[in-house]
Amino acid sequence: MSGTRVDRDLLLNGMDLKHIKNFSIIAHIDHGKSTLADRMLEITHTVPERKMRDQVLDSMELERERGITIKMQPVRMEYVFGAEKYVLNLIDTPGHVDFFYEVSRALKAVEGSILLVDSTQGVQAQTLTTLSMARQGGEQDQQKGQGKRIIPVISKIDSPLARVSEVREEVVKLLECDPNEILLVSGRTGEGVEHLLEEIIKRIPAPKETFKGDGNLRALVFDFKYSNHRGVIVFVRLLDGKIKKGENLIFSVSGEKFTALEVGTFSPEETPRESLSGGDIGYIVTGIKKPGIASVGDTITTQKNPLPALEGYMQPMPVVWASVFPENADDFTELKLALGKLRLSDSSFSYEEESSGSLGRGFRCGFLGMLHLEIITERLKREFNLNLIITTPSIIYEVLYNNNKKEKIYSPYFFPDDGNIKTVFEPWVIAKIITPVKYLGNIMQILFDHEAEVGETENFGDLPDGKAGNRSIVSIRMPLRELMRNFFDELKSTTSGYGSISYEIAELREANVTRLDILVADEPVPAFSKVISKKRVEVEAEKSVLKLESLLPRQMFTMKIQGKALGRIISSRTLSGMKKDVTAHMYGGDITRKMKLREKQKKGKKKMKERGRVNIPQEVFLKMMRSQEN
Ligand SMILES: Nc1nc2c(ncn2[C@@H]2O[C@H](COP(=O)(O)OP(=O)(O)OP(=O)(O)O)[C@@H](O)[C@H]2O)c(=O)[nH]1
Ligand SMILES: [Mg+2]
Repeated sequence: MSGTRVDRDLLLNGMDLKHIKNFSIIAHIDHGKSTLADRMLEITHTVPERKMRDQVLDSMELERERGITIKMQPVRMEYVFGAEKYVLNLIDTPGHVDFFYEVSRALKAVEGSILLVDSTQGVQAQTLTTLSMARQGGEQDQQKGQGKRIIPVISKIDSPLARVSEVREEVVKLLECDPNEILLVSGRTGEGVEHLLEEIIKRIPAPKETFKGDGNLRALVFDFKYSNHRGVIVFVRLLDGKIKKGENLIFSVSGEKFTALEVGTFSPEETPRESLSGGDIGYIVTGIKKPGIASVGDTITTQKNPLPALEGYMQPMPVVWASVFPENADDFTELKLALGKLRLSDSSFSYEEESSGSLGRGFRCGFLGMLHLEIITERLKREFNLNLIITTPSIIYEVLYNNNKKEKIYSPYFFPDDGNIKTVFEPWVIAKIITPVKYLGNIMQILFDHEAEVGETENFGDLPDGKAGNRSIVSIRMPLRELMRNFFDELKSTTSGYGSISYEIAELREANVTRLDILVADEPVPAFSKVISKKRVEVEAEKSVLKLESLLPRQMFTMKIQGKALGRIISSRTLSGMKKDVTAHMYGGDITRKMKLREKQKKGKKKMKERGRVNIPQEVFLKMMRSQEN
């Protein structure tokens, strides 16, 4: 059965719930979600051919540059099957662990998911995490004893590296399902994609009217974005009732009232419609321009008949923190505005005002991981054109002082001197690493380097010899600090890309750490301070000093770059000044005049040095901040 384009108006009028299917695509990073979505959009003629490009749903500039999905993207498709018209609302989700909050929100807006597993990679760590998120389902589902429906699909079957039968075994073991339930597709060639659309129609349950009969509007806000002209645009899943353009609505939690300036669905760009009704996924233009009003998980109801909020979303806990200060104190308000707007397109990002002696007023920002931090700081730079100082990222430490006072330390430059500290506590993580057995030896080495405790190793999938061979799941515990110290990249490179990890924050434990300060021209630069393991003081001091030496532009005078910890200078380099030959214009001339001039220049430089602050360009802060990753 092939799909045909269906007249929009026909669908609009008289679309009953039975003919709506809402689903998400979930998987480990790079398993082919967005490419599979491309083929679905083609088959259903949702995106015209001339607009089609690879991973068309990845529309952000950064998504395209890096070839990854960062934000979830809903899209509405229309498809005819068995002489009946269906609306298929798809939500493409990111696979990287830092963006799991996107996945968890998308899951609440749908009745089921495609769990995609790459036939060249097999089941990987985020396959397990996204699966367990999908299985949890919504509260209403749990009350009825059912989680969300999952359709297992094996992708990239066109690849010469595909190991379909082995990966099928892995999926059977993972889901405890019948091998015949597992579908095979190639997002590259389109093989199996029409069949998958038909199976979605058969297997994904239609939306249910949650509060049957009363017809009152309840819409769950699962995402939003900000438009300079139209204010906040909320992405909603209608659970019940109907929304029309011009209707007077209210956010249940924030209490803010507004008028729906426009309602519509995603194709994938916003496409206006007359109304949205129960079961639909769409958007509402609110015109609200104040930040902090709309939040994900809030419920929209009518002003005429306001209703209590539905169960919302948990705010995710940031794992890394970094502070952002305007280079010029006058830009503080502008920075505040920029952060407010960024939050309107990323609800997992959080920030709080902070003030530090030498850096002035700024913001302490929380991120879900190093990639998340990198993306946000990159966006701040690109989208808002502000000159910023960004501090070295850090996890939270809990310090118990000698006077028994406890304090949470988010910023390394506030980390107290060793003499004042009784004990420091730091978070650990519980993690699972999935890897082909042959890399276990290499992994043990990096686990040792990162202070991990290795628990059980379990065999996973009994596979015949193949490229990735038999695989294991290794359970470990590790300080979060060490996980953030480039562990992801090391794991990837030591396993030729086949190893993957998922983690959860666990307990606090005592930490043997201290503050490393970086001094430039004898003055500490607070933004470069970091908290490090006492065992790694030498290595880290040397690494930071060398890195800064390579990044810092030459100044007019010679100066030192030093790493200081445990009360002493650990590492030191001298950055020589620019030699500007003030005597160059004099041909021959007499030597004493030359000497005189050079003396004058020396004095001038001394003055410059005394005036203190070396000018450190913004680029250097950004690159130093990322030093942990390379
Ligand atoms: N051979 C082959 N390659 C594929 C197929 N589908 C995707 N790829 C490639 O796999 C890579 C990742 O594809 P994406 O579709 O971006 O994967 P994704 O799951 O959306 O990735 P994230 O959203 O970042 O988690 C790209 O280089 C694709 O070209 C397929 O069916 N066959
Ligand atoms: Mg993608």
